[in-house]
Amino acid sequence: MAKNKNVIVTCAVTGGIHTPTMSPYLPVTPQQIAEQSIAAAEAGASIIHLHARDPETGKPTPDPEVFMQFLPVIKQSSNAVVNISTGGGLGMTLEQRLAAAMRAKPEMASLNMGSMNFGIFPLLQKYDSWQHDWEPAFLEMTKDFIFRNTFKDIEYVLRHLGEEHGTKFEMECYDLGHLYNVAHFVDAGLIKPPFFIQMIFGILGGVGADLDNLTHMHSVANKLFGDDYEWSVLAAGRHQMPFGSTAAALGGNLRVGLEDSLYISRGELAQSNADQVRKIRRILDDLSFTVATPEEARARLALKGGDMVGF
Ligand code: KMH
Ligand code: ZN
Repeated sequence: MAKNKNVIVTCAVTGGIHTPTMSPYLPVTPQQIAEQSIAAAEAGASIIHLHARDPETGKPTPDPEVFMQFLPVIKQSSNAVVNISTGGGLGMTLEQRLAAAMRAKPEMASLNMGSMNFGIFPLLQKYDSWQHDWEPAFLEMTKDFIFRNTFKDIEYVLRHLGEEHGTKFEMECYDLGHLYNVAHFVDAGLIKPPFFIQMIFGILGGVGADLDNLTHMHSVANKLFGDDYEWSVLAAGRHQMPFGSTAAALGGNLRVGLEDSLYISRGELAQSNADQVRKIRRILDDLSFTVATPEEARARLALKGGDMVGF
């Protein structure tokens, strides 16, 4: 039997879904994003997945200048792989979503593998008042919002960020069909092994957080991609830890972070991203798994190296 690989832990530190009212611990300013990223890396995350926010309002921003306020700080204090989102914040154009990654030329970037409804409006019911006017409007807007990732969009990112800058992708697959979209681009020669698939459960508009869906997506991905890929799992909200642990038990990798869940346990807000990394690490330790170092993640994903980036 093949030896278990060490588990690549990604931490997505702030995202573009949750809003400042929902947690005082959500990092918003460049300094907060840098500090929480460095602490998450120290706790054992080998990949840090990053979005930026307007420091005043906490609203997701695509502004490369804001990214450039925290990217070099993270690089100076940690060896973690920096992964910049190209999903951005809901409602941004593709050009806006790509701007920071095109400027920073990171080792990794996210790549969303299909268009879909992306409904975060159910969160409206959980809060009576809001710190900023943009927050309820942002959530409400998703009732009539399509998260656009057409074949043309995906090809554009693969060519201009992937081929031109050597960035490799965390391919976000929110449903079974997205795996077939990956296979289409593998067949077309635009995605080359080894590649990294992030299976996502529990987003309204994507596949639900049912473990049968995880095992099915994993077995279909195995049929499509064999030994050519590494896979990872994230699940929204309370499903984060059980799905991550299950992925590890099945030989996969996992993602935690406040982008995906604001909680550390039932009803208790996580006070930092590092707290979530430490928690999953305790679970992994108890199950006799070891987390991968950033260098191991780089080797397994064939990344270009931390000194080949633009920051
Ligand atoms: N927010 C997650 C559900 C991205 O940044 O490109 C998926 C994500 C998308 O991380
Ligand atoms: Zn993200």
